[in-house]
Amino acid sequence: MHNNKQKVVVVGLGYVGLPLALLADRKGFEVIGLDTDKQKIELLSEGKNTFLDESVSKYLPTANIEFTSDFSKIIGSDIIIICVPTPVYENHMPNLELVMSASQKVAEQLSKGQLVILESTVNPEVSEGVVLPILEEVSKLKGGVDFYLAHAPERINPGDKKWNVENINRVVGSLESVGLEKAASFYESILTGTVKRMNSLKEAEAVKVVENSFRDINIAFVNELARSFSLLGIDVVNVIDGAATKPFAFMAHYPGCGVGGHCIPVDPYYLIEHAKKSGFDHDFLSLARRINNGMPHFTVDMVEEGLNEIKKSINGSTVTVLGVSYKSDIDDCRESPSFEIINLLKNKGAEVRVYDPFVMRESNVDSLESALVGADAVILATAHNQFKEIEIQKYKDAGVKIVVDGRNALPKNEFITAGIVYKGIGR
Ligand code: SAJ
Repeated sequence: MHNNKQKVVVVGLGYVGLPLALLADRKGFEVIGLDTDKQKIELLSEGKNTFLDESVSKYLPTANIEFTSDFSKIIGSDIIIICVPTPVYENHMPNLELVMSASQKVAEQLSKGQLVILESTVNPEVSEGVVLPILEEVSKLKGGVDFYLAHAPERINPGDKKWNVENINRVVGSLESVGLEKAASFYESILTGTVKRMNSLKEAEAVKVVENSFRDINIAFVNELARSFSLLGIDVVNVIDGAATKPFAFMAHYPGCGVGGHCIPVDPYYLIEHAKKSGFDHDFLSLARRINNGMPHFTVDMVEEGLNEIKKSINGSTVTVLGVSYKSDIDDCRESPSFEIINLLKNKGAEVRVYDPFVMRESNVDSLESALVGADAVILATAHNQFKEIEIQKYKDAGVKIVVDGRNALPKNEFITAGIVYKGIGR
């Protein structure tokens, strides 16, 4: 039985919306889970988890949530939270189609007094410039007067064992103070984390792009260091670890074969492209993107260098790419640098094998053994635990001559001792 707390509708039941719906349910709200994917609704209604997430598996079976595709269930609700994906186009700009269609469907049911919250990651001014006009034009209601609009950028980090939907601090912005207070007090009633009130919708949107751009530029910093230190014979990872002993004013990031995922390599472009409309060029953010986008090329250069050391050309060599996911032990390969590495190798005439046990649909061999046997060179592109545990003897037995450690995750000295050419990213 739900206490007399408000009725919440979560639109979009992916890795952002579903944990949020389950949390609101646990906190005693009456929750409707809305998604256009009828198959997903069916599975969820049977208590079946639709993606790998421990907290979802834990709470879904006892949740008291109505899962539906019927948007008329919005009628009579107090808070509607839009958590739909914002993928990117080739030019890296956010594809707002799902946000716009969700806004349209919400607007068709919108009534006075309701609060709409957008959690999807968008560039500054999308809430006010895209979502608000749709809500107003379709509902014939006035935002900030008849209904309220807020933005609270999602910060879910899939697979994170420590930070979850309940304890991650949040920011929230709104059109005006009533909507802000409504949204902020909703989040304060379900979170153990803090809720910081921003002065506007676009301040809240800017927070998200800034926090992820921060990560991108810091990764670019160490990637540039890796390129220079590899020429200076300095192990950049040891240096970063040394710098990280400074207990303040330093935050360790590590070089690698590239920056993947649907957040870090994408969000900076939202700001870069948006600022261009006002005539401002984010030279620094753009340079960081260029440096990070150059790491697959640097990684393939390492393969070429290693093959040259054994008097082999990359053209006609067999090169194995271990890992397609953009980060370890997950199956998400969006924006993964592995794809660029594979293309570069093919363009140089290499025979390319691809193996990722988490992403067999992108693999062209069906086992680790068949990935390694007879390979001249192997690139570790994703530091899956399974790959880190491969015995070096397995490489020797397979006749592998060069290992390029794209995530600096392998025991460099043991490979050198085994007579295998080892190339790291800056080490
Ligand atoms: N990467 C590096 N060096 C690093 C860190 C990451 O090359 O030092 C690469 C990874 O290999 C990966 C890409 O960057 O290809 C992104 O890695 P990530 O750890 O940032 O993973 P994401 O994309 O899942 O980022 C998410 C973000 N969370 C949200 O947007 C809510 C990000 O803000 C978090 O900082 C990050 O998780 C995290 O800390 O795990």
